[in-house]
Amino acid sequence: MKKRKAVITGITGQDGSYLAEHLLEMDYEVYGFIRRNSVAEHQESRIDHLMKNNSIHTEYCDLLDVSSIDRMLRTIKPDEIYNIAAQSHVRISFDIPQFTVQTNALGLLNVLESMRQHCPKARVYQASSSEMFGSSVDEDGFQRETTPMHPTSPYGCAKVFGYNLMRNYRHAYKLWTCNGILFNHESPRRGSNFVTNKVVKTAVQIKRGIVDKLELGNMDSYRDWGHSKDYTKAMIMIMQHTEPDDFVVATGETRSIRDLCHSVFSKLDMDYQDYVVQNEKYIRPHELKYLKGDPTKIRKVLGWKPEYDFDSLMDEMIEHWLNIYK
Ligand code: NAP
Ligand code: G4F
Repeated sequence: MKKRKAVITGITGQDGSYLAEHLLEMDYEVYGFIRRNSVAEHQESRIDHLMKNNSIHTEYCDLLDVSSIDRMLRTIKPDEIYNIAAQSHVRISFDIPQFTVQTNALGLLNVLESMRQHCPKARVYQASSSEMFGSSVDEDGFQRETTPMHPTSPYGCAKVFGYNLMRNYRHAYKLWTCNGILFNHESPRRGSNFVTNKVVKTAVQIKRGIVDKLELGNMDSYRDWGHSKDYTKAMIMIMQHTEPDDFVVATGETRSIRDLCHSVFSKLDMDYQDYVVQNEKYIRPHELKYLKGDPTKIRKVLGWKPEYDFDSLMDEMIEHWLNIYK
């Protein structure tokens, strides 16, 4: 039987790499789009293992370069497109708002317009985000599919545009477009300038005597953290549903950055209060204070269930850095 073809934009990122592994296990032919970078070795570190044995096809393609998207979709004619690529750092979106909005919002528009022309029967997944909810929380303390969106960053605003565009194209052109509204998800492959991996990496460095303090911004915001491996499986379940729809993916638990520090440092037999200091440069112009997602819909409709909990996620990340700093 002919293999199904999946395109992943952003395959070099945390989620792109796990998603590619899951799709290969399901016998998909996987095409990963890669943007040009001056140091190719670093850029491909998360997918080196897949490139070495030629299990994936990689192609140069930038979400800002319409001609490259056109050329690839016309040639590949994929069955499924996972639009995972983005400028994904919220604080940095205040520093480079135009690049963020062009990539995260208009980049998706470029993909949709190209797909409409070259492979209109393809299914498209958009990496939507809990950052879209911003300051909005339901009365019971959760955010869910029906919660209004009040984004608090250029990143969040761009993701709201993308989310709405997916729904508009679904209704206007009857295209198979779906949104996964994913809450924070982490792993050893997470960029080390996101708070979980920064805390874990630096705590291990402190334990090994390499550095003596951890500089953070706001420690009183709350996040709902899961594992990227579980959340990329949810992406595939959303794409395999009988109809295009939008789903929140979350654990339903929330913790502060302070709780995170307490947990990680305690696991390494240290007290975080002895090492953590605040640095103004990590404070955001506008903070999203609280996230707790309600995963009821995806659990009930698609039967999604995460394998990791907060402790096993942190244990895996700590183990990763302990092996690096032996
Ligand atoms: P990530 O590790 O930062 O990966 C982002 C990917 O996008 C990288 O492969 C990056 O390429 C690529 N990219 C950036 N700009 C591009 C452009 N102009 N053209 C083509 N590719 C470009 O992010 P992630 O954590 O895997 O997140 C994946 C997606 O989910 C993102 O859209 C993010 O906004 C969204 N999301 C993430 C979370 C989370 O907690 N992780 C939660 C909700 C939503 P380089 O490797 O060359 O930089
Ligand atoms: O780890 P963060 O940078 O993640 P943030 O801003 O929640 O965004 C992540 O999750 C979103 C989903 O909700 C994604 F859409 C997005 O792509 C990304 O993956 O920061 C988490 C919290 C914030 O409140 C931040 O102010 O940690 C706080 N924080 C405190 N000190 C810090 C630091 N964040 C970072 N990155 N670095 C710090 O030193």
